[in-house]
Amino acid sequence: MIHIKDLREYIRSLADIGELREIEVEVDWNLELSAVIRRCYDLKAPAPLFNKVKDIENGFRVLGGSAGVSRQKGLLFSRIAISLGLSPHAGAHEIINILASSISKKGIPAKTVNTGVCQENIMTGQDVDLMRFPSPFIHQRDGGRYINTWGTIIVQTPDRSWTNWSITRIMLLDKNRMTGLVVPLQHVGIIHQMWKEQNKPMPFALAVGCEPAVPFFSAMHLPEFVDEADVLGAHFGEPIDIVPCKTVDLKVPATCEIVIEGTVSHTETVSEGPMGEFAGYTGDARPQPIFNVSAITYRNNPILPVVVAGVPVEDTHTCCGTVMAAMVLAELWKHGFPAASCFCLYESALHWLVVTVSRPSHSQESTKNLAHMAKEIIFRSKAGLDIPKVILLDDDIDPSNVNEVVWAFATRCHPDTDSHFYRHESTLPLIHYLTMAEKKDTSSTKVVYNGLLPGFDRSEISSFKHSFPIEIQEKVVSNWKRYGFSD
Ligand SMILES: Cc1cc2nc3c(=O)[nH]c(=O)nc-3n(C[C@H](O)[C@H](O)[C@H](O)COP(=O)(O)O)c2cc1C
Ligand SMILES: [Mn+2]
Repeated sequence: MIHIKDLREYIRSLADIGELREIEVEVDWNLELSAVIRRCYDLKAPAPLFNKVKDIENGFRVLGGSAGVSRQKGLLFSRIAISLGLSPHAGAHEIINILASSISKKGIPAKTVNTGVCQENIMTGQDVDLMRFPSPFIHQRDGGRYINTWGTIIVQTPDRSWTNWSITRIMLLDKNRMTGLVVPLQHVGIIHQMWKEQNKPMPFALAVGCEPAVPFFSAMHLPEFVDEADVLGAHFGEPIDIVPCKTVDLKVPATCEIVIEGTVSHTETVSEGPMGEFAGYTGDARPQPIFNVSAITYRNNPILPVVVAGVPVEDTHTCCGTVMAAMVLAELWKHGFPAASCFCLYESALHWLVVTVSRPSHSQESTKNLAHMAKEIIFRSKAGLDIPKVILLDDDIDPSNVNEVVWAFATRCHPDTDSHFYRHESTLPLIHYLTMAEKKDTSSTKVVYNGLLPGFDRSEISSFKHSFPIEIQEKVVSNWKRYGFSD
């Protein structure tokens, strides 16, 4: 495992495998930069590093597509894989399985160090100026410029027993104020409520441009009172270095690019959003707390990573989808469910979780029973909170292969008898098709589609792999160029 310990080393690794494009042409933070990032997603092009942003001082840069998928052969998941310490050639199955076993291990807490490059430059008091950073105006219907789309917000319970890392979007208000989503069901919302009950603002530190694994662990739905930093430590087998902040009693990853310190108000709110969201639509503007900034520290020539949320596949899908699948797989293992693999299809914008099941041919377990078991394990766990639709398939299907999943889902699920509905399940309000009442109650129907075929015989499949003897398959593959094909 190769633990990449800062964003710049990650950028060099991307360049080494042809997954980075440095852009020297000046771009505008007002819609242009984000449109370039969006088009990179659509073309599965390399991650863009913008070296010059209009009206922003020289050296302040922006990175897009930090966890984007690649169009290069064999490198589809390369950015996700190297972020998590694996070979750029690792496939979905390997990534999800390794992550699921890290989640099942004992945590390794972060290690405090005295100094970090994230504090090479310091602004406090009157000098604090958020406007110096190249925060983009992302989509034309957004409510403002977003300074945070990929950074980690760090907060602690008033008794200091739990330090939570999570990603939440944060919008600029002026030179020393921001607002961001503090969702009551999320840990940042739960901890904010604890501070509110003490009638105090909540100290926060926003760590932007961390080592590439940090966003993945920050997007994990771990149980309450579990520190995300400990799980990152368990994954790499070594702690992450953290350094004390300048104006709040919190610690941040020592090598991150930009740190914004301050407090989240317990009394004052302001309109946040709307913003283009991961489901692929513009969301709603809502009142959210004001974040008052007391200090900003940053590396020389800081790099601000940006996510342009919207239709798949963008970084929200790859990051949340990967960790969601790993958490569900860990949960299924824990309960002895015969899961072969698990994947949250990026193309479904986090709405379809596919579980493949390995069943011995003589298995007497009814498929209905397996569907019921999967539902109980997935929807009852924190990992399954955000998942509205589960598809169960046999393990001849690769759950990360959208073509295979679409074919199997279309042909193996009876619309009547294989759809198992579960009413009044707790849900994320950001799901587009929910009614206003369901969004308000955060409760809706979830479904398991059971695509496990009773008495399934693989030799019935009509395909290159199943319709020809192995000698013919090998002959055709080895003669491919002779037939005149180029690849
Ligand atoms: C790019 C990206 C943006 C995200 N934005 C938000 C957001 O604005 N609000 C939110 O509640 N969750 C957002 N999430 C999801 C949370 O980070 C995720 O649900 C995480 O588990 C929350 O942490 P917690 O379990 O410690 O509460 C985002 C995730 C990613 C990868
Ligand atoms: Mn958490």
